Formats: sequence, C-alpha cells, structure tokens
Amino acid sequence: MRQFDKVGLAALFLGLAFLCTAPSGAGRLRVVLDTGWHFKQASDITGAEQPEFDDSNWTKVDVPYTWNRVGNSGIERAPETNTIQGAGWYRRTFHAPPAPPDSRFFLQFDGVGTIADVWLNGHYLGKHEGAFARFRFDATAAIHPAGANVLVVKADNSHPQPGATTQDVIPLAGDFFMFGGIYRDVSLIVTSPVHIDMMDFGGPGLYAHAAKISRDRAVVDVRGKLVNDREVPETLHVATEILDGADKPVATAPERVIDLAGAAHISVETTVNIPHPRLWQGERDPYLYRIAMTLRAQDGAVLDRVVQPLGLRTIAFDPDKGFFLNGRHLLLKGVALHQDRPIKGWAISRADQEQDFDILMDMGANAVRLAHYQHDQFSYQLADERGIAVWAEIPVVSEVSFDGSPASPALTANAKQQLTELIRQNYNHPSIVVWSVGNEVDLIPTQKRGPSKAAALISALNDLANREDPSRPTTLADCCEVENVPSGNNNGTPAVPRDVVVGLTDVVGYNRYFGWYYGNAQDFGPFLDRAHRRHPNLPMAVSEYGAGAGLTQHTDDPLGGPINPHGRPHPEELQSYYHEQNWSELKRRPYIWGDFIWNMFDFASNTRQEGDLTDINEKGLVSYDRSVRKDAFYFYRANWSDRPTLHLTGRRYIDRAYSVIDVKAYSNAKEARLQVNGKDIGVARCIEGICLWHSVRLAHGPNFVRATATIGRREVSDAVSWNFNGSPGIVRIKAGDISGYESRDGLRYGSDLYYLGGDARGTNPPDTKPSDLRVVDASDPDLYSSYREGRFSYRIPLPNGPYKVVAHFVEPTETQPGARLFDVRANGLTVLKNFDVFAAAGGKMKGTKDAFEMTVSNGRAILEFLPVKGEALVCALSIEQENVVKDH
Ligand code: GCB
Repeated sequence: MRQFDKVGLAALFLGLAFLCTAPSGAGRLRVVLDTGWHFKQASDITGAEQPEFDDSNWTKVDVPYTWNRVGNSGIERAPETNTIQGAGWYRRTFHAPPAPPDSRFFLQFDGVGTIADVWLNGHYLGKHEGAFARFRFDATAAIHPAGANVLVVKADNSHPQPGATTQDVIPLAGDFFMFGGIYRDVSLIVTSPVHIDMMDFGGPGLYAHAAKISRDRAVVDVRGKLVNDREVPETLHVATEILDGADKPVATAPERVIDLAGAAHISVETTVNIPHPRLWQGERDPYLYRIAMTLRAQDGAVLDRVVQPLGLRTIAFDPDKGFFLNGRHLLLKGVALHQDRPIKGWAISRADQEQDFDILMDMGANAVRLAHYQHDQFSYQLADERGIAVWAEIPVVSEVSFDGSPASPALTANAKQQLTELIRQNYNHPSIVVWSVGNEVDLIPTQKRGPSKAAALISALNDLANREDPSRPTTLADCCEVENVPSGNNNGTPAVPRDVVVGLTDVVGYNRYFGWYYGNAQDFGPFLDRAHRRHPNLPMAVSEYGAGAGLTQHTDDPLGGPINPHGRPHPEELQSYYHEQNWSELKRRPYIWGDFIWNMFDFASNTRQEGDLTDINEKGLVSYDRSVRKDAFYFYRANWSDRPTLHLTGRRYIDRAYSVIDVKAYSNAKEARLQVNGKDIGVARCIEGICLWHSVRLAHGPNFVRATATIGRREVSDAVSWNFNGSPGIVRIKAGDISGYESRDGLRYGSDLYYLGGDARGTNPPDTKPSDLRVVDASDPDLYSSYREGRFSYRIPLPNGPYKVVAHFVEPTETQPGARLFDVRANGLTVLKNFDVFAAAGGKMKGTKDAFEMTVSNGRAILEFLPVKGEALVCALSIEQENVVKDH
C-alpha cells in the first residue's frame, strides 16, 4: 500500500474573513475592490494605464466580470455570444484605508484570465501568466496612502498559438472555453512591514502538516514564512495555536522569539501537539480545526496573524484495494466539475459554488475532480467543510507544444509556476487527496517521432509536486496508453511500450469513453483488468468517463442506431444507458481507487455543436444552468446515495412514438409499483438501481404514469405525463435510427424498436461532413438514410387483425443485381422471396418500397428478414391495421 500523508493536516485560507474585520494595527486589513470598474474590450489602448486617461465612456462593471459569453441552447449560436479572445481593460479608482505610515500594501487578484498586466497610478506592478491561481503584487511603492489611486488591469486571453502572448502559458489546448478578464475578486491587503509572507506564490505563508496521529495525540508540524520589509531588524514573538471547531484554543506551541534582520525572510518551524484529536473523516465527520500564527512586536502589538483551517487525516492508495481514509476503505464516487455557467462564464459566485456542491452531494458523490485547473479557493473550502475528496490539477491539457516537440523551457517554467501556486495556495486543504500534473498529454514514444512529447514535462512536474508536498501523491489523467501494439520492428512498425503511465506519477487515472467515442461499455472492465495486470503496483482510478445528452432528444432504444459523438443528436436515454453499463463495469473492480464522471454539469466549449446545444459539451448529468437533472443523475443517486430515490426516466420524452413501451425508473427501493392512468401495471424489482416494466401499453391521448415504492419506512412516488397521439393499430419504425423521423408526407416513424438481431447502419457514417453526404435517390431520401442489416426480425406488439405492411429499402453498397438476396417472412409466411433491392430499385443508393398484407393473431406481428446471399436489410417499416382511423 502506498501510504501518503501519514497525517494530513490542513488549513484553509479563512484568514480573509478575519482580515476584513481586523482593526488596523492588530494584523491585516483587507478591502475588497470588486465594485465600480470601467471596462473596455480592445487589444491596445494608448495611455489606458495612465491615471488621467479618460475612461468615462467605458462600460461600468463590477467584478467578477468576463466579456465572453459562450454556450446556449438550440442549434443556432445566440447573437449575444462573444468568443473574442484578446485583451480587455479594467480601470477603477479607490481610496486606501487609513493605515500606519510604514504599512505594506498588496493587491490581490483571485483569478484573471489569462495574462494580467497591472498598473497602479501609472506604475507598472507586473505581469501574471496563468488564468487560475491567485496572485499578488506589492503595491507599497506605487500607492497613494492618503489619496485617490487608479488601478488598471489589462487581461489578455488570446488564443494560444505560435507568436501569441499566451504561447508559453498553459493550457495550450483543451475542450473548454478560456474566459477572459477579472473573473474572481480583487482586493487590497494592508499589512505591517513585518508579516507572514504575502508573496509566496499567492499562498498563505503558513503551512501545516500532521506528522503523526494517534488516538491520544496528533503532532502537527507547522511552517510559517516570515518577512521583514523594513530595513531595520525586528524582534518578533511568534505564537502558534490550534483552535477547535468552536474556536476554543486546544493546543499551543511554545512561543518563539525571533530576531529578524532588516529586509529579510525566515522560515519558522514549530510543532503543536493536539490531545485526543478528532479526525477529518470525509462526509462522515468533516471536522476542521483551525491553526493560527500570530506575530507580535516586543510591546505586544499584533503585527500579523494568519488563520487557516486544519483537518487531520491519513490517506493511502492501494493498487489492489483502492483508497483509504484514516485506514478505512472509502470508494471515491467522483464527478468532474468545470467552473462556468451561462452568461456569467467563469465569473461565478460563492452561491453558485455552493449550489454545485449541493447538487453533487445530493447525487451521492463524495469526491470531485476540480478540472482542468485551479478553482476558486471557496470550492476547496467547501470540499473541506463538507468532507468531499478532491482531485486538484493544473492545466497541462492535451498539448505541450504546437509542433509536436517537447515543452519549451518557457512553457515548462509556466507549468511549474502554476503547479507551485496550486500547491502552496491549497496545501492546507484536507480535502485534497491528489495533485494532478497532466491531462491527456502525449506520453507515447515512437520510432518516428522519438521520445514522447510530454514525458519530460510530466516528470519535472511530478518531481516538483513531490518536493513541494511529499504528503500527497501525484497523478495524471491518461487518454492514450496503447495496449497490444506489436513491438517492432523489421517492417517499420513503431515499437510502442505498453506501460507509458508507469514511473511518471505516484498514482494514475484513466480517461476512457468506451461506448461513446469508441467500443462498447462492456469493454471497459476487461480493459481495466488488463491495465491492472500490466501495472500491478500502480494505484489506478478512472479519471473520466461520460456521454452527452440533449434534453430535447429522445429514443425508444439507445441501441437502435449509431450516433456521432461529435454531432447531433444525442438522445438523453443513450446517456442513461451508457452510465448504467459503465457503472456496472466499474463498481465490480475494487482495485479502482476512484471513479470520476465526466461531467457533473454541461460546460462551455466553443468547438462543440452537439446534442441540441451550441458551444456546449453536454456530457453533464445536470444542465448548464443547473435547472435540469438529467435521468442519468438519478441513476447515480439510486446507486450512490442513501436518500430515498424513485425517478421515472424518459420524463422529457413526452410525445411518444409508440403505444407499447418499456417503462423504467431509477430507485434505491427493492421494488416499485407502476400505474398507468390509474391502472395497476404491477411491481418490478429494482436491480442495481433499475426498475423495469416491460411492454406497458399507453392509451391514445395523455397518459398519467405513476411509480410508487417504500424505502425504509418512507413512501415515495414519482409521476410523469406522456402523450401518445397515434393509434395502437399503426406502427412505423425507422430501422437503424436512434431518433426516428417524420417523413415528407407527415408520417411519424419512431426510433428503431422491437427488433432482434442485425446491426444498425447508415448510408453515411454518422460523422460524415455535410459536403460528403451520399443522398439516396428517392422522393424522401432521409427515410432511407438508415437501415438494419443482417439476419434479424421484428416482433411488434399490435392488436389482432389484418394489416398492410410497407417496407422501404435501399441498396447502400452492392453495385450489381444478384449480389444481395433475402426473404421476408410475415408471421411465418414468405411475403418476399429472393428479394433483390438493387434490381427492384434499379441501382445502388436508390429507394424502393414493397407492400404486403399480413394478419396479426397473437397480438404480435413477426417480420423476419432472412439472408439468402449477403445480408438482409430494411430501412423503414410501416404497419397499418386495415380500416383503422388514421390520425398520424
Ligand atoms: C477528455 C478531456 C476533457 C473533455 C472530454 C470530452 O478526455 O480530458 O477535457 O471534455 O474528454 O468530453 O471529450
């Protein structure tokens, strides 16, 4: 077992709350500078950094504020969309608070995308490169302590490309939009000239780690970085104490008296023993202490004080048994989060972050991957307070250069800076269990290209993370480790090692999308087993898996037809099916230390035109605006949470194509009962969270569907309303199609259903470019765009009686008559013999149809498609009872 952080000790930067209220002379003072900014989006504005510059015609904004607006519902891009990546200027005037004459003034930015240049009163304070970390500038020399100050920030989120300002700033790529601007708080912090280091990569300057925890006591090692910004030496009294959850001091270190030279830095290390410690136990008991370091002058005056929360816990990762918190196994049921919302972009509030945590916890998640970069401090604080384990990461995403070469020295330096910021600023959060140093970078060496592009950078970052924080393991999220590639090589085949993730980081995560981008969900488990066998000593997580879902797109059978993962449509029911299948693979593998769903929420990505949305990656289990929890959310709630859950699926699929359907609910009940229009349909057992009622009949018109169950002693119910506007005596099926189709003559064909065998195919692969589409020669070409092929049958529930069947065909591949021949049988009688689509249609890619009669006697029409030569196929079926009232 890899034991990390024998005792993890943490403190959260709660100091700010304290600072706001701290009187001058008794520590620090923080003034929030969020209001009253003037903003203009423009690349270069001559003189804008000068105090006298006239910004009266700029837009008045409060920060957090981004000019970008990305992602909307509907398949057209909304006119308000703003994806401009370049510079945006922010200016405001403020008055410094009254402070003693030798005070130090620091400007603190909690997040500016992507590069910030800052001027105060026309003096250039500096540049910060990196969109996600907090940074500070010492503004003492530039500030007017008694007068007006003009603060100017140029934020630049230029798209990274060779020659761009951002060319050496991570991330170079990524499936998320990089919003620009001051999107988190800005503040002025006033300290005494002797302070706990304000310039330590944005970190608190106070770092704590419990070296030992036993039932009787925890031994906490504390390091404070102290700075004397005066030229003269200062004698300091340094007090370190630990406060319990009720703010009562429970332990103190012996006071240290330190002579700090003028203009000097010093690191003070001390130990505090906490008697009978109470552990941070994740959700069970996320108990937090606080650690406080106070600097006093000889006369007793408080010079500075920093307070940080502190959680005591151990973490360990076992390659065979998974994750352990305080020696107890804990399955990390995780979700990944981005930090954006509609309209606000990255400029989100604390309430937004709280809502996100409320939602993920309601689902039963106990772990979160704060992807793909450092999030707001408040999110890590929430994770501490609520007992949610965190995967924290820096944005080394996909690319480390533009031309396939290894990372440049400048990019490496920037990645190191961002990693140092991430770790120092978040070191004290007990919730963080891993530092991730890369996502989906190219780790595969090839003979052609030489050594892997990213391995050197990843190794360097790994070493840095281990030095900065030996108490937590490093990880990476791998996309691309290849297995079973022939080792080379006398025929030019590149030799690809199969263990590229080994030896780079302490533990690893796999991003894999079996059943979405490739393969089947059922391949996932065997893939993981093979990886586990290849890397028996490497603790493994699943760092991403997920599927898209359009809330207005539906299917009666998620396997009815292929989809384009990069396109439209993405029926909601397919996402549910994907997660059912994937989770069933993952839950059976105890060696996995954590599973992280991609993603908890839809998020902005302006390369995506998918599902029914624009510029949004819709793999979220919850909509971008957080208002809709998709069905798959409740699948996890039923499986992950103890909260009573009963949820009928397909609730947004209101206007139904078929009158006989399977009804499904997600529940953590043992069984549930279903009623349709007041009629009892019966009880279904709920297996692995899924309760299923087969062949439920809907009436013409509105149907009120209600499920009930008892969970514990609680009665729970859920209800949906579905319309079936067709007739029970008419079934129209678009074979091989996941969505269904309304024909040019206004007839509704449902998604492929009631079939047994065969494969769903299209006349064009789902990802064909519009310009390359092959169009079927027919009066309604799209009716022929998909087909079921092979040896297959349809068993269609229908009232008894005589029927007329129309079957539509196309020959998509064969180029001559006689190449494909098949029979069609209707309830045992051959209705088409040696049918040759090519011959009947008069060529390839031409639509043709055939009609025949059949009689349904046992409540079922059975149509069999039996190959004689090649495979049988059919594009669409229309089965209509003779003399039925036609209303669709
Ligand atoms: C990945 C990436 C993530 C993408 C995701 C997707 O593997 O790490 O950034 O958003 O796939 O949806 O394709």
